[in-house]
Formats: sequence, C-alpha cells, structure tokens
Amino acid sequence: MKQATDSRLFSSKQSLRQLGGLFLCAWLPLPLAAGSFSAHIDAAHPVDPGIPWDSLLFVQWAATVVDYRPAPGVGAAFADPNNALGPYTTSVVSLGDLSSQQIAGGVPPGSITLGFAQPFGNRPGFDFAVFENGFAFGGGLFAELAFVEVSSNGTDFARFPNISTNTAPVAGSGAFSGWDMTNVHNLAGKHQGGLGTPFDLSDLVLDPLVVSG
Ligand SMILES: [Ca+2]
Ligand SMILES: [Ca+2]
Repeated sequence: MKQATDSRLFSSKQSLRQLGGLFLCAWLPLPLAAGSFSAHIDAAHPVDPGIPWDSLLFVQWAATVVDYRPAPGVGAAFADPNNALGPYTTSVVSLGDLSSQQIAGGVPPGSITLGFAQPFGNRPGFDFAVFENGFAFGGGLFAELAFVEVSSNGTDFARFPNISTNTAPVAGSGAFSGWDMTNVHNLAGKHQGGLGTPFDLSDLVLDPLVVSG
C-alpha cells in the first residue's frame, strides 16, 4: 500500500447500542489493567495510546464522504455522514446496530468510507486515528467498536488485524456494560469520546493486498 486515501469503518458485533448523542459526565477510578493494550482513557500507553482530538499531531481530517451504508433502523437524526468530516465534535453519524438474528441472517453491518484531501502513506509511528463517542462506565467503556480498513485505489480495502479477547463486560459494570479495553486492539472506538484510536499502516505491510501492490 503506497497511499491511504480512504478509510472505511464497519460496525462490529460488539456494537451494543445505537451510536448516538448520549454522554455522561462522571468521575471514575482508573480501571485495573488486565490486558496488554491501552485502557479507554489511557493517552500514554506505549502500544496504542488514545490521542486527544486537539493534539498538534493531527494535520488533516477526513474531507469527503465516499460511501455511507448504515445498518437498518438508523434514525434520521443520526444518519448525516457529514458529521464524520472535519475536526472532532460531539456530533455523530451512526453505523447502526444489528440484532443477533440479523447477524445470523447475514445482514451486513453498517459502514462508512471517508476520503482525505491529502493522500498519505506509511510514515514512522501512527498514521491516523478514529474517534467514537464511547464513555467510561463501571470501570470499562460503553463501547461501540468498528473494524477499520484502508484503500489506495478506492476498490480494494485492507482490514487492520485486530483483536478483542473480552468474553463479558467488566464484572458489576451495570446497565450499560462497561468493557475492558486493555483486551482490545486495532478496533475503532476503544477509547472514550475525545480520544482517537491510533492506527499504524505498518500493521498492514504483510497484507496480501499490500504485498501485491
Ligand atoms: Ca457510540
Ligand atoms: Ca506508520
């Protein structure tokens, strides 16, 4: 992969609630670090730190909506894909949720594809970040996670290798089910709102699509 001009997000099976403008403001203690990766509030982790939206590291934001295909049932108030463009705000666009029946029935998850004005390639360190509006809850994150894919030609998309070893919410996290993000890597949405999840195109150097040019 020489350049990444588009990035595409897919809502995942771990999406628990429809993405929306729900925000809580609460002080919560630092969660116990159980896994190898950053917690949802960790902006200093050596592997995958959340990056504050106002960091000077950011040199451009997504500029164009190439494609937007929400899962069925997304209300009009959350279906404006232009909310994904430009600097981070609390305005959101939803990719939607699938029920277990829909997943079993093969209904595709929601997706959005965004383009950048200045194509970029793999440089030292992280190359871009994705923001979601998850919030801390019960020692974990009320999380809506997404696969992330990139493309240099707009047709072939390489998916970042990713992992979540969670099998259950943080014990006792309550109604919104906080999840332990130290067990999650390379899935968009693993950091709380305002912190972007970083991605390094180096993770894709062995992807067959990249190897084949
Ligand atoms: Ca959300
Ligand atoms: Ca890089």
